[in-house]
Amino acid sequence: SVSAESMAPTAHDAPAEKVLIPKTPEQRARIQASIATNFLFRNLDEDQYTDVVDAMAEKKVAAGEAVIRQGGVGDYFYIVETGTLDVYVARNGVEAKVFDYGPGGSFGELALMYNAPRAATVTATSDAVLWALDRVTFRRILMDHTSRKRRMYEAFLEEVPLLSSLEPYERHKIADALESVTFEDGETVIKQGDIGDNFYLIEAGDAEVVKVDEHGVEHQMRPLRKGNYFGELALLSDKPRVATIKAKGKLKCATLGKKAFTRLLGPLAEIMQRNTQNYERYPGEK
Ligand code: 1OR
Repeated sequence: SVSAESMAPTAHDAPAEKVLIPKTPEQRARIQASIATNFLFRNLDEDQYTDVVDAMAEKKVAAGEAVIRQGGVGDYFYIVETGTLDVYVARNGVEAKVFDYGPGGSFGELALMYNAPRAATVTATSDAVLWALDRVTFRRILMDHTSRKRRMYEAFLEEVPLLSSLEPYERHKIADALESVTFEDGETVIKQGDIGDNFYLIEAGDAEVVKVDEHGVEHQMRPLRKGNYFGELALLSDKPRVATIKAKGKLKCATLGKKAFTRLLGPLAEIMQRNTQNYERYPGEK
């Protein structure tokens, strides 16, 4: 394959030559399908998208093969087309599985972003097809957005009580998947009875919670503020929304879709279930 390392630009160099690995239309279609649901690729313009696809190299790995070894040098970022892989981290001589990937997943960005040794070992647990993106192209096109987003949400996510038990890297993955949305005063964010697709964390502002009971009577529930979350119940239970949430003044939320919610916050389901005890009526209510 093409050596990207030899083309690494220094600060005063002309821009690096683009990496172009010839591909069939069929391969391009497979890449497109593999990155369609991956957040890191969501904000590329047409040129960036073409450059990324041009630079990818197909890599087949057999079950049991290590694609990345902890402590190694970072050369490529990988996207999973098919197959499954496990992630292992060795700490104090003890290796433990910390994560796994399937189709659409991606890994190997940390060493490229921070010029650090590989933080984990990633091993195929079935025969897999990966797309490898060289370090230079990754840094040129995908890194800015990714690190900006991780930085933007880092301080906020650290302050969210629900997420405090997570590892920093787990919060990074959440940051990758988050999108900010703002609502004007009085605007409805979720409506009781609707199907739920999204989970929300309040970044700024307040929200009011109103529940209509079986007699059609409205009840004000405890309002929500910065650092609180909502919208988890419908996603955890596959039931319709049980309350209406409206902006009280300007409201800014970070939101996750259902798939990302399940994958990234699945381990917190028990905590969220337990927290539903807090959903009693607002004390001042008649
Ligand atoms: P890398 O370039 O360091 C290994 O090469 C890759 O494994 C790493 O980038 C990530 O893309 C991926 N901690 C560190 N790296 C992880 C982790 C992880 N999970 C996946 N990778 N975790 C924290 C363990 C203490 C697991 C978090 C769910």
